[in-house]
Amino acid sequence: MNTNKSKQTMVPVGAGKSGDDFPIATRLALYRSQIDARYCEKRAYDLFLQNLVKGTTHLALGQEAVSAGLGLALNKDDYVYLYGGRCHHHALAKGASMTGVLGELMGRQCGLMGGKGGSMHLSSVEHGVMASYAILGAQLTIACGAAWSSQYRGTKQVTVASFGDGTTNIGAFHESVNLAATWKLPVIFLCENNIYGEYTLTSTVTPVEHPAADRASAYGLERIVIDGNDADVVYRTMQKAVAKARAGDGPSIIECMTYRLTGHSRADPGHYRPAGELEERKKIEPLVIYRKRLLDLGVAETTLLEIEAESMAEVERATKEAIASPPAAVESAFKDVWSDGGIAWRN
Ligand SMILES: Cc1ncc(C[n+]2csc(CCOP(=O)(O)OP(=O)(O)O)c2C)c(N)n1
Ligand SMILES: [Mg+2]
Repeated sequence: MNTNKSKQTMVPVGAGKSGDDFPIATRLALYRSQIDARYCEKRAYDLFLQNLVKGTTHLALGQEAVSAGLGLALNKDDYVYLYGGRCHHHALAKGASMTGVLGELMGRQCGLMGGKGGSMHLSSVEHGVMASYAILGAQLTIACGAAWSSQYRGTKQVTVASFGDGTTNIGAFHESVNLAATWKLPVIFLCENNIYGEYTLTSTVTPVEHPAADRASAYGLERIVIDGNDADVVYRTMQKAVAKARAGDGPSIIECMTYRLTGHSRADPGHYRPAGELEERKKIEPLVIYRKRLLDLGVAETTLLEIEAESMAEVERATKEAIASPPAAVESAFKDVWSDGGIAWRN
């Protein structure tokens, strides 16, 4: 653990302030998506404290602008391959239900994986949430395979792989970007730079300031670093990268500067953070930025309160439904190993 020796990268706040070019419905959808992720993650934490969550859980509190911008920029049949450590927000933003997510965390039959996968293995194929991986970097290589498949089939589907700043120092990141750039695969590498790995400040183990974007030029790609706390900026940047991939012009690496407002996982209190850092970051977190923007643009506070109440009602409904669902059945361990539902070994 070595956290305080190197300069930290601050989020370039406000880069999207002039963004008044979206219809208000788009902005409200981005707000709702962020609120859903925030409330659902907070509920996941409450359920963990009640000992109802099975296994470990990592929360994306503070990173909701990334999932909202991404989710809205993709079509339903576009693919996402997620970092299992922080995947709940993306699964929700891509259309998976809260019951499916919370049920999965609690090991219930109503969960996205029938309660067999847990927090780090969310997938919802009907929504293009193909899989989430606990092994750092695995999702990047597999996303290349999916992108190659849509390139081969000519479907114009785009694939996105999400990952953290720490993951850029894994070989799989470099191998994947190299292959994608060489074959012009329709894939987007979306780095959520929350400045920490597990308990280590990434800048203390990385020779460049922007661990994803500063490596892009080595693969002939553009250097893209954005304010990942601003949903408008993420949405706009994603739209461009998606259009590029659909047009057959190859991959992009997008580095979103953000911050996790909790510890790495479960009960990590984050004592390795310098004093005062969290308080400073709370002032520029996604919901603070976006709520203020909507009010500045003339959206009535009652409209925002309604969105917040609707989202909370959905969290309550999903929690009840998930708790009422039975735990994963033991026999289910012998189902769904293959895509046809079977388990029998075959060559
Ligand atoms: C290959 C591999 N090495 C180590 C780990 C243990 N581990 C889990 S999360 C994590 C840190 C990931 O940091 P980052 O990529 O920045 O994502 P973040 O958790 O910050 O969102 C580590 C080292 C792992 N899961 N897989
Ligand atoms: Mg990180």
